[in-house]
Amino acid sequence: MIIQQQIKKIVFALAIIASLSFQVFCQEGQKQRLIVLTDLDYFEPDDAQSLVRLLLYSNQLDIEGLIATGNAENADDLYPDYIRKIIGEYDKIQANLLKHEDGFPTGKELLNVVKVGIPLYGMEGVGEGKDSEGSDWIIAKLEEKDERPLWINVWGGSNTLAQTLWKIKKTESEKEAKRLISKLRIYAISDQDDSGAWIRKNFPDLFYIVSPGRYQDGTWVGMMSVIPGLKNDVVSNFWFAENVQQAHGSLGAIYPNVVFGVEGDTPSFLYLINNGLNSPEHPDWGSWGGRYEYYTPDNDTTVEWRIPIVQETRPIWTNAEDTYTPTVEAPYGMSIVNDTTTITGDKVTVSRWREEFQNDFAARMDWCVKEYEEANHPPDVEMVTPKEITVKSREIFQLDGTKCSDPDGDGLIYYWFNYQEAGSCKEPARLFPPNSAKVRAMAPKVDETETVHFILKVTDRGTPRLTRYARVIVTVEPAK
Ligand SMILES: [Ca+2]
Ligand SMILES: [Ca+2]
Ligand SMILES: [Ca+2]
Repeated sequence: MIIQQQIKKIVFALAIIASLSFQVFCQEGQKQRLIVLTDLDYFEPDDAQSLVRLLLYSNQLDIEGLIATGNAENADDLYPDYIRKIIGEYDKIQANLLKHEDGFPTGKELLNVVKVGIPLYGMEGVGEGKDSEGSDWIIAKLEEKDERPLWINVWGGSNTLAQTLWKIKKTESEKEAKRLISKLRIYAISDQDDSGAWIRKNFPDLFYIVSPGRYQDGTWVGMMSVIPGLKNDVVSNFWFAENVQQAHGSLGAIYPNVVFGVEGDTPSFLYLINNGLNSPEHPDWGSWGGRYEYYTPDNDTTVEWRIPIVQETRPIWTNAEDTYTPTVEAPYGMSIVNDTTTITGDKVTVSRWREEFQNDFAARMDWCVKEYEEANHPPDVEMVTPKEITVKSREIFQLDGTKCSDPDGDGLIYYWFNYQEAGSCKEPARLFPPNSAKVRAMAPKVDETETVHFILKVTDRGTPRLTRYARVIVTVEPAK
């Protein structure tokens, strides 16, 4: 009898393991798999800038494809050799990067994943006989025995991805097609040809982050736009000259000058870096790559645009607003206080982290040329409070980040805040005082169960200052 019960337990446990194995997920701390579709060229070399930065995070992500594609202006002139040239410069400093963090791939390993899409515009490049090295490569990567999601960053036109999906639908069983497509996660920088709308309409279950419509309306513009009330000098041409282009080795030297806007495609991979804030399966939680909510946007189809704007056919992860008050350091008394301006908008969901991710870039550029002791490295954020806790309405509780440290022995600056838009609760939660490693908070008054997100920013006093984060999600239940 006892043995029978034990067998039942084992069978039950195996059933749970089997059911889990069908889910696609990336465990905490695991690297995200990434394929980039890039319209990298010399005419608007912002993709070349983004690629320089991406390579500095090539130890934090598994870069499994760098595919040259076209866009709305240029579809027939593709530049895989420019991608290879930048990897060549990376290869010269790769050994120095390894003095700072493990896991940077060799230039040769990266060259192996450079592929080419089809040199045709948008949907002209999708259908029978339109397979390319790039579209086949994505299928091959999807078919690998790897249960993690496969992220596709779309930095230009998306027709190579459209061809992949067209082919899967045509050649695979319905069940297998569903399984392969469920592994895909798309983060597109607007629609840069007419295939984005086609993909979303024909593959309604596909996970898709995008701001449809004109480029100036994209959330990603928060990467470079000058916003009154924010520290804008960190995205100035002078900043890039000093921190990237000059005296930072061969990879920095190949970083091209700004033509229109700097690094418009970068938010798509900043979204995936494991920094304690980002949570790629939850676009609505907010990240270095912005914050997005799941709904069917009402696209303005009357606007004249280079790509016809069509009605959205189904919900997607798209533009969401944050209301953000920057903080400043005070000379006396409480060390970090709110600034006098408050900004609301979707671009703010990227811009609010700009100083932090720009400093992170600058530090990694230093890693290209400096010894470990001469450069800065980010703090280690170790939390005492679990990632998720449950409290009652109006309950006072503690948030504890007192185990954080810094590998360089730098002093640490702590700042806790309630990321209100990331949670369900409409009432702000109170923290007293926010600028300590361990703080007390009061749950808002709730009538039904709500979630409240608290973020701890841990910033070191090295040069440049580097920040990592922790997120604590508090479920607040009504008082009995
Ligand atoms: Ca470009
Ligand atoms: Ca681009
Ligand atoms: Ca440090």
